Amino acid sequence: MVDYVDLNYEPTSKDLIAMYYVDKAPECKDLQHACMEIAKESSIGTWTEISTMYKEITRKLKPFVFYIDEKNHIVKIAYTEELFEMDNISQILSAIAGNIFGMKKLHSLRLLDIDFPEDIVNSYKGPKFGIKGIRKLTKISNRPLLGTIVKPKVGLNEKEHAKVCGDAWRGGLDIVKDDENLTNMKFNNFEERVDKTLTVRDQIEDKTGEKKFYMPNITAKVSTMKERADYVKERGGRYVMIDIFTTGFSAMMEMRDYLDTMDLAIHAHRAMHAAFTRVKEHGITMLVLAKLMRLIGVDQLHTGTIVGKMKGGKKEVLNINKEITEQQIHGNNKNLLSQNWYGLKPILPVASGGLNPLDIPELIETLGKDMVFQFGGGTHGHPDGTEAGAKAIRQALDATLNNIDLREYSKFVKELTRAFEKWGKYTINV
Ligand code: CAP
Ligand code: MG
Repeated sequence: MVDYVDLNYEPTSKDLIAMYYVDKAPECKDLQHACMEIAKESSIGTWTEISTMYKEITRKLKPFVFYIDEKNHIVKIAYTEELFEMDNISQILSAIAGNIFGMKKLHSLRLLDIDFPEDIVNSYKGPKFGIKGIRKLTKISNRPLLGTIVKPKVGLNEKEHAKVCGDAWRGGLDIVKDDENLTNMKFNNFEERVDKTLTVRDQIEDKTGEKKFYMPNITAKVSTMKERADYVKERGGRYVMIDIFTTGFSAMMEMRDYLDTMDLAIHAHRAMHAAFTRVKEHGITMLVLAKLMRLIGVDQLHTGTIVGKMKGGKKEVLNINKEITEQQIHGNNKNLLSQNWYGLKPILPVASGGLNPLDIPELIETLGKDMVFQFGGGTHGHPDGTEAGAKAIRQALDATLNNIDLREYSKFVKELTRAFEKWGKYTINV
């Protein structure tokens, strides 16, 4: 019988380490047995002994359960990198995030973190721009990038869409993006929307002297995404937005390769992530998903706001942002592994969802300035409309960066005053 548990095993630099939360099913003897089942099913074994298993295979490829925290149900498994194909995220997930989630011997299982060895990290492109590259592209050096999402999410026609973008840019926002479910609709054709919106962008840039950015959502099957990216490039676009989880990991790898020579920054929207990340006893953490996206190489990634409408606590969001922006992560054993990124560029985190201008002081205090802050309803919901909403956001940022209390500052600017009238007592009903 192959034994997969060895609490004296010391992982090597050639091991991929996976950390799980494991809740065994009642019929499973104990946590050690549950761990054995996980190690087996995620690598070389199956539910029963087999005549075709050779000693050489187990010697070379057997993973080791080397850490079991019975109290917290935390388990770490070291897998030799020989078990994984380089530059193939799908295969890694099919192994360590595949069948094991459905095993009857487990009540629930959650993949908490992965530590990738150097050979695997080096087999991926990583982000093309990185934070420095985005700041060079946008010519915004020492403040967060400010953006909005055109609302209603879908429903406007191409001309109306372009006008909303113009109002937001005129009011002072840097970025306008499509919403996650806006692609090519009967009432809003993708190419016409891009054409009209980039024409308005150029007009506003001329007027304001500020660079402005449109992030069109090219989400579709890969061949169509490539056609749409080509069109955006031809029209002078500088970004594309992709819904990374509804398109999938393999599609994202293909698009990262395709976009590599096009100088188009990738804004990664994470719609559907909560199907895997939300339930704390089962699924895959956003930390793991964010690490996979750093390997693949998106440039901006939604990671949570802490204060907004979407789930995602302070510790979780800060851990994720640290993981995608720093080069060396020192794990804290309980819920964070160490990770060396071996020079892979960082991703610029995006905070979006339920935010309004009055959140800016807390956003900067908790998340810092190397961020994108996006306000959908918090722009278009301003009592005096989109342009005023954009002005209120810029005013709130200016006040915060100059350490001036927002209420004090609002006495001198109308748009922020009106934002207080609408959202002054506003808190997200959790
Ligand atoms: C925000 C948003 C974003 C979510 C994504 C929306 O609009 O456009 O998609 O924030 O959430 O559709 O809700 P509002 P996350 O500013 O009007 O809320 O960033 O957590 O993935
Ligand atoms: Mg959205």
